[in-house]
Amino acid sequence: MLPLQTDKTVIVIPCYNEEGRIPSDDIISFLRNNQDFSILLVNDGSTDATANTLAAIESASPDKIEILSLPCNSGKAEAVRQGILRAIELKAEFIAYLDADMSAPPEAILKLRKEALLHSEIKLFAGSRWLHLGSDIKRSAFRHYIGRIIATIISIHLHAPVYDTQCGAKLIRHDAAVKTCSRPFRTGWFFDVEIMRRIFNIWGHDAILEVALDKWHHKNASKVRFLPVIKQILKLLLSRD
Ligand SMILES: Nc1nc2c(ncn2[C@@H]2O[C@H](COP(=O)(O)OP(=O)(O)O)[C@@H](O)[C@H]2O)c(=O)[nH]1
Ligand SMILES: [Mg+2]
Repeated sequence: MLPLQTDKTVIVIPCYNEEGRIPSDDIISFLRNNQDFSILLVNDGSTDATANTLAAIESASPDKIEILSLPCNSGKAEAVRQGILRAIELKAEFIAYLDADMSAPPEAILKLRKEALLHSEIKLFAGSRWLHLGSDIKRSAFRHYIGRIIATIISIHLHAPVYDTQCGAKLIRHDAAVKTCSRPFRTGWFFDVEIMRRIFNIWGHDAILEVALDKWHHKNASKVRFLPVIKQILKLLLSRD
């Protein structure tokens, strides 16, 4: 079990059928090198051997890792939300989340937390896959350009110059997590936008900072499917909070 400490950053990792993708060694060595972090692995009703893989990771660092097993598959949004609620219960000062395939390595959260320690007025630090000279962002051209179209639509919807809402690496302050994650989200893959919208409604546009990630390598075997994404964008655009 995780120790109940208030100065910790808890990283929530949603896992759905990730037995073959989750890089166990990277998680274990990250925790070894960063003592003030804990990891909450949320097993979202996986039907493969994810439970065994997560148990093996936990056994390498039982005081730093907790597994939260959801009774059935609820989707990424609800899995992250359940993890965030548990991290709130653990009194984590900062709560981060990261995809299980580690397209963004756990070190991305170090960069977000560094910014969080510098900017106490900001509530959410959003990793951004800004493709620019000096960055190591690897995505197919198709994903990049579809992503740019979706990001532009969302930016217009939010009335805010957000570059990338869908990056799986984010860090939220405890009080903002309480205010934005107590209610379930409406959309499975766009819950990040819902968090942003809730933060904008309460604290205004200055409460979110986008942080350009140094590294993002897209991993194959994505579970995102095109048609549900389109349906969810429409649902998002037609909702308000
Ligand atoms: N909880 C849950 N997580 C999911 C589900 N599908 C995907 N995920 C998680 O969401 C994260 C991102 O998924 P991924 O397939 O890599 O999406 P992509 O990289 O955005 O195309 C991973 O941590 C997955 O385990 C699901 O149905 N439930
Ligand atoms: Mg991925």
